[in-house]
Amino acid sequence: MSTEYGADQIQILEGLEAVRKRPGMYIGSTSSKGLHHLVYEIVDNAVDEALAGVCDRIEVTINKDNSITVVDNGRGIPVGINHKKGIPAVEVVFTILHAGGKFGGGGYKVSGGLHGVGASVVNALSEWLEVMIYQDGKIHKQRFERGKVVYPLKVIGDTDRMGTTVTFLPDKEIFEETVYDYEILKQRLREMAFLTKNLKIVLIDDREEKKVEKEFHYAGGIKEYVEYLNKHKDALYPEIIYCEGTKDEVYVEVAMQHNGTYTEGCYSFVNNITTPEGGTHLAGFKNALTKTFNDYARNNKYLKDNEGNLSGEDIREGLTAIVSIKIPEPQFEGQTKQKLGNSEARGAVDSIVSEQLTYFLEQNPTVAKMILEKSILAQRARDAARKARDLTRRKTALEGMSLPGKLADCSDKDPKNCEIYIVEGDSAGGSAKTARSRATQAILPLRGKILNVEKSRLDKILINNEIKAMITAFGTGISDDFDISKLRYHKIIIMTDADVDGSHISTLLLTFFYRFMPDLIREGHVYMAQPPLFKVEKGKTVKYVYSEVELEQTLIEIGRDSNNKIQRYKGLGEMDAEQLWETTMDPEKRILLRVTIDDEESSEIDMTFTTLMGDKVEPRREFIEKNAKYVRNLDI
Ligand code: 1YM
Repeated sequence: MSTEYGADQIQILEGLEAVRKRPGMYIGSTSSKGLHHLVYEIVDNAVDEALAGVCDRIEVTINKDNSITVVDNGRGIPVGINHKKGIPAVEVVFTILHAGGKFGGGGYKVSGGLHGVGASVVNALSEWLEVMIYQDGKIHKQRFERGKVVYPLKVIGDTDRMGTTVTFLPDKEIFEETVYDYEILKQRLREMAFLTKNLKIVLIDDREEKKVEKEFHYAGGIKEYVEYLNKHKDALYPEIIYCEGTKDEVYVEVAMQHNGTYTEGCYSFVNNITTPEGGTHLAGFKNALTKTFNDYARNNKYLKDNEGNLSGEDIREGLTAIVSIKIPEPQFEGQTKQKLGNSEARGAVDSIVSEQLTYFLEQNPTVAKMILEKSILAQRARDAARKARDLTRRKTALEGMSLPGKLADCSDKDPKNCEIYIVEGDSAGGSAKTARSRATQAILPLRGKILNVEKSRLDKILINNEIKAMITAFGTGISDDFDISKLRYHKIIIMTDADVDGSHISTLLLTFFYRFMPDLIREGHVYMAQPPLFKVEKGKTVKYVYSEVELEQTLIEIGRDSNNKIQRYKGLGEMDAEQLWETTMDPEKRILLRVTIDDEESSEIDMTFTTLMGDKVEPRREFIEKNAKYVRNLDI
């Protein structure tokens, strides 16, 4: 090895040391999320090959030791010497920060997202990483440990295939969690496959006794994505509306279809990366949609001259849409860099969608009619809802803050100190009122089940008493009026029985919050109380137990004895006030689960709520059977 090579190495190692010192800066976090991010970084490089049209199969395997293998059939990472660095290009890719995927010009690159920093970061954060390149008849191999070269690139055999294989083991010194979740990888890889027409992605879980293998391959691309998202909903018409074209170097693809629900599901992507905060491409799409439908409605007498325009929201009621663009140099903005800023994207999407949608509506008047009739109903409901809201606003202005009668409010007026328990049923509500700490804990009992917001429009929702009570108690308003600075309690705690009815009520409440006050969840104000499942008594010692597993452990600890008393709690009502306080409400002792949203997976969350709360029974049964074992862990 030459001395120059060694000199190069020093600088390189410093680069990757920085990644190991502050991993969060490069992959967001060292939790499970960061762990999965490593896989996406490697897969993104393979998907870039697919976007370049030189790769059509990617295989991802979770190995028995929780290492990951990614295989593609692209050209193989270049093995020739990179003259600037004097080492093979592949070594540059894996050892120099910010080099991954940014080499060679032309084409669209998946990289460029929140943490699109590539292969070198994965290498730095792996206990070991091996890359094999199949190119021009030879197999090349190199191994790294914690980012450091173990041996230089070498030829280890002959081959007749092409492509790249990367295997890595995430470093236990870095990650809090090192076990891969099959479901999380499955969702992301499925999304990748939908967004990249004709790319086949295979996911294998080799940890299971019986190897699990799943293949994602969608010849229809995002058209099939929309079909998939609407699978458990009733489509308003059979067609998927599809627009495609290129303008100013921006390749635009849009697929959409309305369904019978009242919620909008528009998801946008840039170079296959999700943009949960939207940006110029989504703005261009929404503008085109609103303008085109209003023009069509006027020209075809759906709107009279003296009637106002349909709003964008009216037209998007029940719309599922995918807006996917490919752009050579994406600029991301906003706090989390998840919002597209390129202005040329707005114009490109707007003009392609306007032109092709106008044509589609002319050609498909029955579809146009169904959408416009739904939009006009949405407009009327929105007017009615606004009137109802104006009325309540005027009322509160006149009468001062009139809090719901059932609410037992707390005396402290600083929202930071205050929490509100939403409690199922009057009897549990009664115990909670007795048990609570009056200064900081408010209790709002709910009578029976709340309205299923998944099946109602806003005007109906706003006249429901249980929902009205929550809105007034929280103080924030809902939907467009929502203002988190007015929130009266910084903790909103859902407290329901640990049975089927209880989880149904929790789900109804979470659906309501998610659809109408999502920032409550996003900002971490929503919690689930965890009442105990059992009370175990041995002589004078009493222990509350929160799961079946814990019960087993407790019984082993205290010794199995026929004098032990085990009481199973079926509902909150079975506990007296003191027990309820001790087990579930005392801030010193209770367990609360904070409910969180991962915006990057919002299409999946939407599917989950539709599955649980929508009209179709069969998918709900399937979902519940599949997820029954997770019901105690209600994070969404
Ligand atoms: C399992 C992971 O990384 N595949 C992969 C990566 C590259 C290429 C092909 C590639 C890219 C280019 C030219 C180009 C990368 N090459 C580079 C760099 N799979 C995986 N497959 N030839 C091959 O972009 O022009 C970075 S990634 F920088 F070396 F060109």
